[in-house]
Amino acid sequence: MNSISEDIFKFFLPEENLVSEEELTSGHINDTYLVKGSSNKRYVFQKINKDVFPDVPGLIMNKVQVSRHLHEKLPHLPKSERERRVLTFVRSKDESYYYQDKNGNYWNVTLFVEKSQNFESVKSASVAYEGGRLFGSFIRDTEDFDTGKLIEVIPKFHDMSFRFEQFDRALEGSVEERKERAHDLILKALALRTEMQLLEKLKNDGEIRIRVTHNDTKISNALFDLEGKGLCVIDTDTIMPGIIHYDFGDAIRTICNTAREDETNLDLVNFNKEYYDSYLKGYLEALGNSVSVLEKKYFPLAAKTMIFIMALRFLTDYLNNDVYYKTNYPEHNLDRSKNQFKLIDSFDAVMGEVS
Ligand code: GN1
Ligand code: MG
Repeated sequence: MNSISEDIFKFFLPEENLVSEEELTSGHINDTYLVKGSSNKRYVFQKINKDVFPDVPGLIMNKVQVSRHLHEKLPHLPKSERERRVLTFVRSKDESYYYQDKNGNYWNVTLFVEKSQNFESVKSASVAYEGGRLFGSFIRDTEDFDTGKLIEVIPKFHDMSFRFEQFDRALEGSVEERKERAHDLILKALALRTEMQLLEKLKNDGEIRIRVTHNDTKISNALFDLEGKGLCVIDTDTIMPGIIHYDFGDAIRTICNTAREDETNLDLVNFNKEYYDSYLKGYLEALGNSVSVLEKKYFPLAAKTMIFIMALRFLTDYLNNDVYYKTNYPEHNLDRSKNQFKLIDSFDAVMGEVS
């Protein structure tokens, strides 16, 4: 049975017919499909999880506006080339960029970027460097975008105090068996409680500037061309006002992990300092004057903090019986959390004290 109904397809692409669809399964939240139309063009259809995102029309406005802004930064390139470098949203029949189906689900569509590749984990310093250039360019090119035009897609998304509140509640409500299995991780999380809230404090004290951030800069959200050059930032659902440290840290979390985020053999999970340096080099080159000395000072702490926030969120979801992230087996969230905590141990060993 098709997931993309005729109604949805024609709402975005009235001139075309649906030829084929294939689910892309790497995301943890939304449902995503690669769809081919009769013109032979390919599109990405996305059904947004409305339990996770309270204001989907607002979310879509955020990402459409930022895409438009980024397109305007590349006037020297032909349209076909710009569409490879910046996500391009397909306007719907009513010009709103989204479709609401009869079950209340929201859909949006982007052009698929042909001749591109992405990585779940990094195997060469040049990918780390190119990733740094790409995400650095995103921050630089959105620097002049007014954050007042963006909604907060998920309020307090990267606020550690909020994530600890959720963790505390999960701990109270958890079944004994899961609590026992997670015992060591729970202690590790509690031990880092103060240090991991430092960045949030600096943000709340107004020390660090608020800017447009992507907020989900894992390396699989960067497209590269077939030569391995950074091409296009994707999965822009969580664009909202934030601090640069969220994006720097989340990229490092995935680029410097020598294994995938759910690898269960923890001996394979280590922090790669060479990739950290390569990413930082590319990032700073792309950023130029768009980053301050103070922002840079907290990059190492940002890396540790963003590894930690995912460790904590996976652990919280495990204690909540897996209500948030998609999982493939009962211990999946626990394994993801173990992986991230192992990465923190390795980070500490390689990078030393960061606060
Ligand atoms: C989720 O669905 P996906 O894979 O794009 C999550 C991110 C996490 C990521 C971990 C809205 O992103 O915050 O970093 O999983 N997105 C949301 O892989 O919670
Ligand atoms: Mg995402």
